[in-house]
Amino acid sequence: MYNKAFEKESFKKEVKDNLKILYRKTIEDATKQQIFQAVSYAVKDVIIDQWMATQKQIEKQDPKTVYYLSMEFLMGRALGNSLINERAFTEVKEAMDELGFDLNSIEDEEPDPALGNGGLGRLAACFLDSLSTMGYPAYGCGIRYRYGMFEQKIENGYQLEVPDMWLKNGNPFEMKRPEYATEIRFGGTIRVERDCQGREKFIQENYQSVNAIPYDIPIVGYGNNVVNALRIWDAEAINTFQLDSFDKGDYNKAVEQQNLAQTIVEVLYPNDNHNAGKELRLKQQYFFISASLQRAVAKFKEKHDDIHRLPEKVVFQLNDTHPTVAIPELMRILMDEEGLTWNEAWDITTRACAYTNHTIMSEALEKWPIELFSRLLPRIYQIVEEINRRFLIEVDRRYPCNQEKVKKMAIIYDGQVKMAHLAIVSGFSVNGVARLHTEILKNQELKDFYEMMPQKFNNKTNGITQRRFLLHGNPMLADWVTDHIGNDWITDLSQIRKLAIYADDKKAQQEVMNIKYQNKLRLAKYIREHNGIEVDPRSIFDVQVKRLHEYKRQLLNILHVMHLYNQLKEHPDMEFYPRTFIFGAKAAAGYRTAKLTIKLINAVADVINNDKNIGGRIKVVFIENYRVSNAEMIFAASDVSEQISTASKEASGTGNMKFMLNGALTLGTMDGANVEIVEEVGEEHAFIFGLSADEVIRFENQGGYNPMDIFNNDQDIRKVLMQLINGYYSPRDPELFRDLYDSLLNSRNCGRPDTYFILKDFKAYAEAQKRVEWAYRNEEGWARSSILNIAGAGKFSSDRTIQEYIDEIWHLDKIRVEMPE
Ligand code: 26W
Repeated sequence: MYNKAFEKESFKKEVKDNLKILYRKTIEDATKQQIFQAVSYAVKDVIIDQWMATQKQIEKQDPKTVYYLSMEFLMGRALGNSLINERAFTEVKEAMDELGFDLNSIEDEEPDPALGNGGLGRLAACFLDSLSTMGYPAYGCGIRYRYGMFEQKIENGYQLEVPDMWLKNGNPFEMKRPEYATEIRFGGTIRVERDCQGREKFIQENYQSVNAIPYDIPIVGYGNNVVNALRIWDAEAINTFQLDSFDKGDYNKAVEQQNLAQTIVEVLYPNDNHNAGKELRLKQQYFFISASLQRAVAKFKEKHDDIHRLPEKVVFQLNDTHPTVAIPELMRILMDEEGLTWNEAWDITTRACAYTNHTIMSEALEKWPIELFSRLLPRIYQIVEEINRRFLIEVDRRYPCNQEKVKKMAIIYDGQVKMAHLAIVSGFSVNGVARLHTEILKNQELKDFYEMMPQKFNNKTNGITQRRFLLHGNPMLADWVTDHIGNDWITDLSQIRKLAIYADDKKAQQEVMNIKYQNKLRLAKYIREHNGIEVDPRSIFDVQVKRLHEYKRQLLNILHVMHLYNQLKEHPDMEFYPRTFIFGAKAAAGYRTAKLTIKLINAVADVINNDKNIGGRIKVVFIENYRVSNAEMIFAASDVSEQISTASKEASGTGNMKFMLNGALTLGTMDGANVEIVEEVGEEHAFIFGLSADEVIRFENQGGYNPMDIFNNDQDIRKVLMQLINGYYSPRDPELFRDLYDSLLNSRNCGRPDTYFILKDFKAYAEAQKRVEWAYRNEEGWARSSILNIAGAGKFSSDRTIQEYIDEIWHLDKIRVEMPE
């Protein structure tokens, strides 16, 4: 397949021209960063033509469009992915070779746009890729954070956070759109006036405001000329200083507004699944939501006279509760600016907004104190109060005089505004992100809402884009797949099932194992260069990469490594297949237990990697600064995928799918999408262990369990736990890991010990790890399982997920974009 727009000679010429125009350099004396910029502009040139053609088609066809509202978009690098989707990666690689550059090393010049924390942000990025590829009109709407997710440095085993200056060299792919700048207002007071017909008008006074300026980043569809936009908003001060102004009041206000503009988009909050309730965060939320909605309504009005028909052309998807102010903001625009009545506005809003829930962790729930919410967003608060008042009338009609129901379902209660309740009450759809997760929402967390409005609830099991996580991340395996089943899998991953017939084919088995080996060599080289650790590419690469959180149980993993090491020390001659345990994880900057777990992993790594007496049979590696770009390489090189969350806690997981697609076998609990992964591939091709979600929930309802019984009766566990407090891994400070020990055995802050059932699941986990070892010794059996995992991954394409959103929630119209020859 060949993309004419990337014809080699003209592409090379354009790169050279760009170097000249941008930097006054020739190819011989340009830096790698300059080459990256020049190449990116050459690629952008092609993209822009398709972008304009897409706009034209949309103009003509007026299709229904989704606005995917999200605080986070974890895009990863754009250059390689755009070339993949332009079907020009190979041509451009050759062209670059001819110019004397390796495209991969040019790709490495691009900072990783990390405007997200983890799963939720990466899912948003996969969804945009699928929407463009499938030809559906979409906007991603978010914030142009000046600093994205921090860069993680490991020093002396501890995590250090370094600011991520991703815009330092400019972003060649973005386009500033000053023509769409809009004003956003905060604070002040609301004065009510009556117009000549006696209708109320709400006037915000003494407010502060900032200008929101959009930047568009192209999202290229695979081989179809469709380009959608990720629209991220920057903030600028409204009135620049009037230095000749002697009016002190104005001067102070100007300074304040300048500050507001600077701080509002300064930094992404680095918390994953934990709500800190900061005022600035609510400002960020209203800022990008108000800007996105004002623009969406204005765009609709350019083509339509009747605002009542908005839901026929526009749908807003709320990515978790973070964008939920969209609901009262849309009500405000419709009533205060478009002059509609409450009922008209409500009818439109409730047909245009839908909500996705991504977590049941109670500490993630967004609740805002009334004081803060009403001070910052006075008009929005009035509207939320009215939504609540009317909803409580409904509740009372359904459950007369039932205070329990009011307490559990009210949007405003106990001095707080509950964003999830607002989203559920006001949206037409509420979805979970994996079957098990949705069932838990319906039967536990959101039971009362489900009982009252069952028709709103639905499941959309997550997915990932095979374009980035196989075609780009694992080119050797991608070629192998194409050689065997053709290339339809690139846009229709269900085709990959066809690989199953090769599961017993000796040659295919060897080829797949060899590709894995090559990818392990690539990762081993990365580890040598970044960690200075030699790992054996023939060992089992057992990998856990994801955000660090207690519920994800990295602690269980490292405790088990400590246990294995103890066994090896006690029985030096035991049968033991060499293992490399690889971790990658960022901890929220203020999350102490998580940070201590990173230190523990590194301390264990230090001891084990330097023990000459175990013959290198265990290695432990902590990969610094885990992010999308190194993730692609890690998945490709993994044998074992660690998905070991406490059952019921991981809503879905998406890393689990990326590993599977790259031929790793899952070692996991029956949690999130693991349940569906096992269903697709068969239990015999995964290693499942531990408590079920039902069992966990039952224990929780009983007030927990007593981990002391396990500590007292299991010598292996006891030994490992004692090593946390006897200085075995921290001789200079034996108390260093005391908090981890306490978290497992002693009640912390009035909580229960071992909230995440680590000790309860330890034995089962260790046994599952033994099964892994024995399975790996049977090379044919392993290769067979690996092929069946790849073949079974078809369901987990984000293309499938997006199709379900379209069929059951969004009902978008497809577009076709033809380019002139
Ligand atoms: C307010 C603080 C905060 C920040 C982020 C609360 C909650 C979040 C996210 C919703 C956490 C998150 O990323 N959840 C993950 O979403 C993925 C995509 O659906 C799932 O695959 C993961 O299981 C879920 O943890």
